[in-house]
Amino acid sequence: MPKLVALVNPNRLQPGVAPLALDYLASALKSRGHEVRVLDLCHVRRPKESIRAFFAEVKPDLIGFTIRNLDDVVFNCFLAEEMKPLVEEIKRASSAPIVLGGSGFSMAPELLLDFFAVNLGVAGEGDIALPMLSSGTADMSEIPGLVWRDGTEIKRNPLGCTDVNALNLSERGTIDHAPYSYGKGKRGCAGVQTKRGCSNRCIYCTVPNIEGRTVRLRNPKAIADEMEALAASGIKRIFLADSEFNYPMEHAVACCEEFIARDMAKKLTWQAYASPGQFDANLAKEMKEAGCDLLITTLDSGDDAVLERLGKPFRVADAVACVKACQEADLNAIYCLTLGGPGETIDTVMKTLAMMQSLKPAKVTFGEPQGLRVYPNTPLADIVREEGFTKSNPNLHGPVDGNEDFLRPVYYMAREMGFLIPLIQAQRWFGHMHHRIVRR
Ligand code: B12
Repeated sequence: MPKLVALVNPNRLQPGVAPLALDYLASALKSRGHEVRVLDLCHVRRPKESIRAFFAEVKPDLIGFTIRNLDDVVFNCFLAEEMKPLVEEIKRASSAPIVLGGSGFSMAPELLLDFFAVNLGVAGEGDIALPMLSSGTADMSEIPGLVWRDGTEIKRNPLGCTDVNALNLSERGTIDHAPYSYGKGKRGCAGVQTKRGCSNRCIYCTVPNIEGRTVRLRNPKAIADEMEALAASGIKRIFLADSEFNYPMEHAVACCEEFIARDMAKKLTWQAYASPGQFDANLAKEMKEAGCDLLITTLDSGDDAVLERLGKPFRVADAVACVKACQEADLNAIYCLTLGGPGETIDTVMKTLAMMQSLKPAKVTFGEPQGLRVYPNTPLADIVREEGFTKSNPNLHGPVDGNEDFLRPVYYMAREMGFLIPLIQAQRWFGHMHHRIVRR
């Protein structure tokens, strides 16, 4: 039976990013006959008042609450704490069941269900799960990624693995992108996914817990259709919202060729994340021609042993070749370094800096943050447990007591690099990071 679903975006980090997840979920719900209303709290002045006003008018059967970020990865910030009063306000304003979801939620589903005192959540993709849940007829055990309370127990189904070419995105357009078009559309981006899943094994990464390990590639024609529809609606810039656009490289090339065939560069420009492992001069050239105006490339380190310990699928020679390929193609790129992971020393940092100096790139940034956020259910969390998750472990920064599951932000910063932390915090304060993230 068709239902009314309210979708709430509580993400107030600035500059805001349009809630792509809610556009995709709204499309999935609408294509199955459900009605959708969106409450976007990103730019409102008084979120609690907005919640009260919204639910005074809208009487949904189900409320979807998206949790994109748990923290801003720059030490000392735990966004779940700021979202909790908003969930409480929603509970007061509506009696409809609340379901949590999103990349932040998927990193620690059971812990967050308890933290927010909610009974339902979806880990991973929601495109199939949310319409199933809102139909009210599906068996709980059959809904992909569903996390729910059964008596005193919390149960969780395996992550969904949607056929990305069966996604119905024809109803995209629920989200109002206008407030996110900073700089007359030249800076804010609308998101588009080209694939889901990552099979790499970087020790700190949460993506396998969000998108799963099975890589599923979207048809380049469908991606280009989606981009053209966004361009027709006035969007000037897009972010290809994959963890790494160029894994696998053949798919990135196929996308670029489709964009070139459609003269995409004349309709909009786009940005993407890339990693040096599967990158070459031809890809750089095609990206430039296809309209890419910024590539964010994570080189991590100039030391092979550090890259190996980080579980990276590339080595220093690949990073060097990647920078040179971008320079030859005149592709605008930011190179990110990650300092302070396991095995990092002053020597390895000096090697990294020497690598960057020799390459003379235009823009370098240090990863977000220096050091690594230790996320629950990652190989890095296992490394920390082996080293000892104790206050006396000199590589750890953040709460240890009562935080055995790493829900609150704990950072790994190899002992020798610990002196950098106050500098990073100061840099953040003055807004010198490449995303000048501030809380509204
Ligand atoms: C692209 C991207 C960016 C781009 C976004 C560009 C844009 N205009 O959209 C940029 C570079 C701007 C960016 C910035 C940041 N990002 Co970012 N980003 C990503 C990335 C790679 C993809 C996000 C995305 O859009 N995916 C596509 C959408 C469709 O997927 P989704 O949001 O996960 O939604 C699906 C499911 O989660 C689920 N779902 C979502 N909501 C709900 C709700 C319900 C009710 C249900 C049932 C299901 C559900 O269904 C959806 C559809 O299947 C993710 C990593 C990843 N692979 O998830 C990191 C990620 C989301 N980012 C992250 C972070 C930390 C940040 C920054 C804070 C970094 C910084 N310090 O600058 C900022 C925050 C910006 C902000 N204002 O919020 C973290 C968040 C985790 C955390 N630490 O809390 C992630 C997970 C990466 C990581 N480190 O693990 N990011």
